[in-house]
Amino acid sequence: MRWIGFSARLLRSYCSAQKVTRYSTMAPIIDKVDSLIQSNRIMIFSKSYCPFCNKVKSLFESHNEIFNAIELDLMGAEGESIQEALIAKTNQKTVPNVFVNGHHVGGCDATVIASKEGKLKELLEGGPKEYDYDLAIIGGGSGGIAASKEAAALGKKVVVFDFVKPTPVGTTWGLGGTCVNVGCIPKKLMHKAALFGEDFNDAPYFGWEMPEKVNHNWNKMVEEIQMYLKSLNFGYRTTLREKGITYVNAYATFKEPNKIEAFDKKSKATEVTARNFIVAVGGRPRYPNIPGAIEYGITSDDLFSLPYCPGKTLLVGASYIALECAGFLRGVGLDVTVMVRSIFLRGFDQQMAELIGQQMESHGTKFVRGCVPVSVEKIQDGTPGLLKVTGKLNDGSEYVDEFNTVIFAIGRDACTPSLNLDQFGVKFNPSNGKIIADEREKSTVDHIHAIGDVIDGKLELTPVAIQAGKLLVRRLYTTSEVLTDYVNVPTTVFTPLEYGCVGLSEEDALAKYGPENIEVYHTHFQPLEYTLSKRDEFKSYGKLVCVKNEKNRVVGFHVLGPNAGEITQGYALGIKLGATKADFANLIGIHPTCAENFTTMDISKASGLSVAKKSC
Ligand code: FAD
Ligand code: NA7
Repeated sequence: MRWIGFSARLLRSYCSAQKVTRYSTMAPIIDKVDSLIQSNRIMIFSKSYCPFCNKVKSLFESHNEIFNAIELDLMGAEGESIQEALIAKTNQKTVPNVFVNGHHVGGCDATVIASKEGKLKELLEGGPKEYDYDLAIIGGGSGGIAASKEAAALGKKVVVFDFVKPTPVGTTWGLGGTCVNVGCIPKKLMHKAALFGEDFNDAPYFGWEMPEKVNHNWNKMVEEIQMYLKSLNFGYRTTLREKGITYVNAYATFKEPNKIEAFDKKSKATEVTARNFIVAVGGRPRYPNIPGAIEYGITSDDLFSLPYCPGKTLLVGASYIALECAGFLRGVGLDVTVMVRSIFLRGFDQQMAELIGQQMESHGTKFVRGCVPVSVEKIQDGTPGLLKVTGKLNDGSEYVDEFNTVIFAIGRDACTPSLNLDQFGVKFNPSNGKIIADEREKSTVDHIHAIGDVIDGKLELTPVAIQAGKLLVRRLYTTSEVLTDYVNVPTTVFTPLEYGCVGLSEEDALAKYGPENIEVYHTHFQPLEYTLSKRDEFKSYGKLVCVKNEKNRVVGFHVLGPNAGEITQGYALGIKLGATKADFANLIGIHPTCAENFTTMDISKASGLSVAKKSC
């Protein structure tokens, strides 16, 4: 976008290139065009029938901006001359041809993109501003990295700030955010470690002659996982460098609406300005406000790199992070207790949540239900040491036990307080510190967006953060209007028996559609691989929640069984496309799999018929 005055030289060269010999006859037209551009804050050269011209007019109207538009097709020969003059001036052959405050913006797409990027606003306010970067991203996790790569691919100058504040016991990690370092990746690998344990138990039934006792080496597992994570950190740094994205390993905070100040680990400050910002700072685990919690407890941020076996462990919390960690710790042979304040897996289907609890309990995880911690005291130093945990049960009685390790998984707080954003008009949900953003991931300030875990009211999942980052950047820098679809996002809880779901829980479906409109088809099933060892015969389970008056459209898919994540990912497409129960029944299954049970599920809950296991 540049300011263009009519130069005689420009026009002469155009006339000669076009073999136009009437340079002198065009002079009045040139003056006219120039005067229109100079005397109108927004000048649109248009054609009355052109939909793109109407689009830019609507755009300015939607911002309550007054513009002057002339319709070249209604002006006869003069209109044609004006178009020729415009070609000479801007090298643009088409309409609309838009000028703001004397600056050439371009055609429809260029005007729309300039508006999205904020450049149009700058022009309307007096002229383009200079920034160090087109886009500054705070947070180099799943969302931030995805957004940065997309913006760089679209030719934007991008900077990413990522910094990990050490946990109370001093744990830190590299570039890549929660998922890579202290979330999905190490969690799934430890889940795999635990599954080996179960397979070893089954192996003799398949002819394997196993030693009397198979030992698990915690340090070896951590070392291998951490080595892999380091390679991922290195990969991210290399990718950013190769794509020309500036990576600053410093903790960023807003100093002005378009200026960030960031401090590295030596407290050295860097300042950068940018036209647009994406806040993708995620969250960190919360500690309860009880004596000894911060001093002696740890969180998932410490667990995956813990340099010693945690020993007898208490998990406080009953959401998926607590249950997943409890599951793999028990799976590698530890004595594990989970302190549950109220229900398992708030927000998930409660029938499935209870089945998970039963399955874990049958494999030795202990649950203390209706209990909150009151204090943690150190009894003995060591790695691990010994801690005394006091809790309060719902009936008012006291709970006391000793553990080597206490892990808090009682929720996560958004990393927003130190960003200083409230000072510049960004609004937060006061109850959780998350940023309030609209369906375009825009905060209450036009040039500041938010993605991933830091947005209020959205799912905290890696693929969601990635999708939001990619689509937001495409909307910012291209004509794309595609929004992230936060509905029907599949997910899986990686407890020892995995739980995959997409769509509504049975409770939510009943509340939304009314009990009279809901039919639930379900079945227990026995994974073939568990048959010889007779493992957990009745625990695997699936159900389809259907809306009767919508041709039995499936609005909830739930599976508890091995590889539930893999099963759910595929079926999620069907749910997203509006599959009905009949579509599931018409689908031919893959035999012998757990997934095929969804193609043969014919017992409804309403029928009251038994859904005990079926053999293949
Ligand atoms: P993050 O990945 O958290 O990245 C934010 C980054 O910003 C961090 O590196 C942070 O240190 C940095 N930062 C914060 N403030 C600043 C600042 N002021 N300046 C500079 N840098 C800053 N999701 C799944 O989809 N599947 C799973 O199986 C799964 N398992 C999980 C298991 C655990 C134990 C946890 C904790 C989470 C899990 N998640 C899972 C959730 C997933 O990790 C998050 O949804 C995802 O990482 C969110 O990405 P994000 O980009 O929003 O933030
Ligand atoms: P969640 O999903 O916020 O769940 C918190 C769990 O901790 C939940 O079971 C709570 O019980 C329990 N809780 C909360 N406060 C306490 C106290 N003070 N004492 C005992 N138990 C408590 O947290 P997660 O850490 O599992 O995960 C957060 C998100 O991060 C998650 O969505 C991932 O995507 C990433 P409640 O049901 O409220 O009684």
